[in-house]
Amino acid sequence: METPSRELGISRESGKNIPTVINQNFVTLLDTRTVPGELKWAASPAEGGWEEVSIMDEKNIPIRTYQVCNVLEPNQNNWLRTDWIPRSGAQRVYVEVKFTLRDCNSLPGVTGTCKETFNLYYHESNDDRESYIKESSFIKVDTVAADESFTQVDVGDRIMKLNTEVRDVKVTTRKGFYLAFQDVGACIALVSVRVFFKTCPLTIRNLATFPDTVTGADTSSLVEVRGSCVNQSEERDEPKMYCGADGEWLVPIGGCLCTPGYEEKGGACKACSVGFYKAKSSDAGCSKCPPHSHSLRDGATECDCNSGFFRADSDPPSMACTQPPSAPLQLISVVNETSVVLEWAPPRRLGGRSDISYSLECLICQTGSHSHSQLCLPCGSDVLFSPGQTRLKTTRVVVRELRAHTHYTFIVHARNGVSQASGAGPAQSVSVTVTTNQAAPSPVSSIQATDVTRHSLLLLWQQPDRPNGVILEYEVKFYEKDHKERSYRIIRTFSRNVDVTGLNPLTAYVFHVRARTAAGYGEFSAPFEFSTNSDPFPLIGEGVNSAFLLLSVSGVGILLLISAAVFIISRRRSKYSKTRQDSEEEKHLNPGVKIYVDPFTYEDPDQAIHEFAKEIDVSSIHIERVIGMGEFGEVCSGRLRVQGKREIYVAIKSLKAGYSDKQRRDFLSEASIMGQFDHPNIIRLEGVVTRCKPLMIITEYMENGSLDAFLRKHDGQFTVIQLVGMLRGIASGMKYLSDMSYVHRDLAARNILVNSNLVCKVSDFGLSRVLEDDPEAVYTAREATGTYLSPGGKIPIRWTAPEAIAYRKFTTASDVWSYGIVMWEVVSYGERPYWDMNNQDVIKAIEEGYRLPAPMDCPVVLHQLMLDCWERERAERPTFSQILNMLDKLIRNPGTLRRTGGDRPAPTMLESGMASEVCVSVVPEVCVQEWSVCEWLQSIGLERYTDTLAAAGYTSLDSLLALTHQ
Ligand code: ACK
Repeated sequence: METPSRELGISRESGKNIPTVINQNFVTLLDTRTVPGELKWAASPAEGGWEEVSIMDEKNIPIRTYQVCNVLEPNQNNWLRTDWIPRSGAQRVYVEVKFTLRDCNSLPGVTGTCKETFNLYYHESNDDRESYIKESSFIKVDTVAADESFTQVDVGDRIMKLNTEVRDVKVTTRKGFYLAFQDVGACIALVSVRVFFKTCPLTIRNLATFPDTVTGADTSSLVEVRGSCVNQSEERDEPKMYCGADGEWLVPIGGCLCTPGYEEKGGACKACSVGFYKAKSSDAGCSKCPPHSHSLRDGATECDCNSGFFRADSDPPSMACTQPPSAPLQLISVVNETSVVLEWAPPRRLGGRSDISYSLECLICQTGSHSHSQLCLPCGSDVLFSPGQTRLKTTRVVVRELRAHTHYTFIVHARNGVSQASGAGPAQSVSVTVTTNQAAPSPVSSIQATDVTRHSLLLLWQQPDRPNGVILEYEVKFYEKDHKERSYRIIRTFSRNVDVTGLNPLTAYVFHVRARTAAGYGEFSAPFEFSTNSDPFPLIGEGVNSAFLLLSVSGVGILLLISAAVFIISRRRSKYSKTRQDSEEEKHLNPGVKIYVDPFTYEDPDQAIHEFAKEIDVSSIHIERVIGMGEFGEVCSGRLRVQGKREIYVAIKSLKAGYSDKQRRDFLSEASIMGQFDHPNIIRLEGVVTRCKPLMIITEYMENGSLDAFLRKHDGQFTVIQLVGMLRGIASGMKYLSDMSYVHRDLAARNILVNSNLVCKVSDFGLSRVLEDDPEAVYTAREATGTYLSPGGKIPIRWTAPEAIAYRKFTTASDVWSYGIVMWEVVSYGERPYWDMNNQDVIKAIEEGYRLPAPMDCPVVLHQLMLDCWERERAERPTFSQILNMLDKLIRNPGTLRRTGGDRPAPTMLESGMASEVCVSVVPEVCVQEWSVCEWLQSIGLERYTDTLAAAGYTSLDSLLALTHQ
């Protein structure tokens, strides 16, 4: 008989099917096709088992294969071991085996002995020349079967199929490893064996270079890699990326910015060309030089001003170069005794700037001299300028307190921001010379009284600040304060003091003094008040009744302070009561809408629980088994038989012994909340046991437990329509909650329960306990987020909207964000959002605009809906009502779910079943014309309901359209 092994080989046709995996993400550790000469792997038994055979491949290149075909003999155990393969830093290696396998049916007389699989093993080792390795030292990777075994057809024109199988193995303990192939009686040819590992290739992202990186040991592990800034760039924020297990880079965070003088072009920083500049490290490009400036070299950080143009220190590099102003125009002066009003017009040229200001120079010049050589000195500091002397923005100044009959020269300078840099001189000024008129002396000041007696005092004063000529005499006017100026006396004197006599004792007097020159009297001084005393003789060192004055002054002050305080407090009070009133008005709620009632508003928690939950007699509950642990104690399943009703399966949460008052209240709060809801997608409360211990909360039983674990258990087993059906149920429950103004705060797949019909129900309600019993929830700190946080409370970062993390703004819109995360969890079959990134990186990535990518095979429309839920602005996120409408549309038009981001077309409703009751009411509109009820039910896997529906009178799809949940 022709031995089957001779039939093994590769035909030209099969060669066409070989996938060419040329990808620079792969590093090949072994490829039997490229090994020169024979492989000479260790075979056991050495004879009659695996045998090395050289054949020609599809390109007529000789390759080495291993073949075995002892299909007629029982109890085969043929081992083939590769040479030592160094792992070269890899942590997970992939073994790609191409092989052909004879179909046992095609071999006559082999029943019972012929097999169609072989086993793949590995053994980690530091020894690259182990001569003998026990079979038991090898660890099994997998049993490999052919996808397509071949049947021998026409010998002259055979079409043989080549199988390609890939398995991955974690190799982390030794420097290398051996692979082994165990044959137990098949007819196989190993055509090629390729061993490789995956890397994330060197890449540049956000101007940071990330090196070629070996992927992690586990299929879900991410390797965190820090990037280094490309030449001529600097860190904006530490550049980081994660190398995923399949060699893809994920979640770029941070990055670099081109330094001044450089701009980003094609992932590198290129110098700004001549005529351009860039002043700062930024992601902007180079800018053209502003007017009147230039750059002569590449890489300019600033442009130089053209000759005659300047830049002030405070001018930004983006501003045009400018010039100083020309001189002010049309300076005119109007003299009024010892004052002068100066006015001028702005310069003709402002030099391209708007920061013009003026300053005034004041000179006293020699009388009568008009020549250039006249002697001028700066005016004294007693001259007053209004509104000022320098940095004037107005073009009018009043100069007062000049000397009478004096020549003054005033020079008005115009300046702007570049006057100093340009060294601008007199060209920017204009001057005028004036002579002041004769003027009376200024008022006398600093009046004092000494030597006070009951009838007299000595009055003293200083010369006026501006006598404006020779003082000829002083005039003192005084009167009793009580009589006002109705009668007064006048004394004239040449000296600066006078003895005032003939006064009444203990009487207050008012004194005024003025001076006279040739120009006449000046004005009287301000009133000076003084009292005589009862002493017959003056007291040495006597002052005014200073203590009294002090007391009265401070008394008035204290009085003023008290009244000011009373005034402020009374104002504050009225503002506070207004605020309170405002907030009370705000709290007024819209009547007529059913709103959930916070059980914590009840003083007595038992009152709340009995308002919203039914008390169940413990004897009607039969606990069967423990199904999990909650925060307060065990969760069990069991049966509940209430009189007059059929027995139902229930979940029973109990409160463990030794609880505090707070724990009791928190435990029961969940029931008080749940008891207010009545919706097919919200977990139903059956009742509570509060009259005996342990306290219990009884809910409907959800056979499939929590959604995340359920999906992980059934990875890849649902159709897209089934997944969307689950999401629709959750959205419907959430819409109901949001209509009741209930904010969940901890919406996540782990808090959704699934029943045997795949109906998803929102669970996990509560108030203070919300987030406290969730292992995902963490205490947030300022450092973690870089944002202010009110103290207290834990937050499940990955599921929570940024505004809720940053400042605890929990709203229905933040629930919508969490819903988007639940969508991602569902479509990725319970994958952990943001994989094993840490919370701080998640917060940072979200802040920088990163969003979770579409899971494998995720329809584009679903991912778009997730992205909408993750809008930074919460007002821009969809409402649950909009989400529900959108999902209904998708279910009705399954074609829209076909387009996915990946290669594999997603199965649609037409191709597969839909076993959930949630979607029973959703009839695909597109099919209404052509389909019968029976066909449609078949297409969604619910054909068992055909009779029920027919019996109920639903015979056409049109009639089904009117069917609702109820
Ligand atoms: O993922 P699971 O199986 O689903 O484990 C948790 C465990 O109890 C602790 O919460 C399960 N569980 C909670 N409520 C119910 C319920 N109503 N029906 C079925 N299982 C439930 C949950």
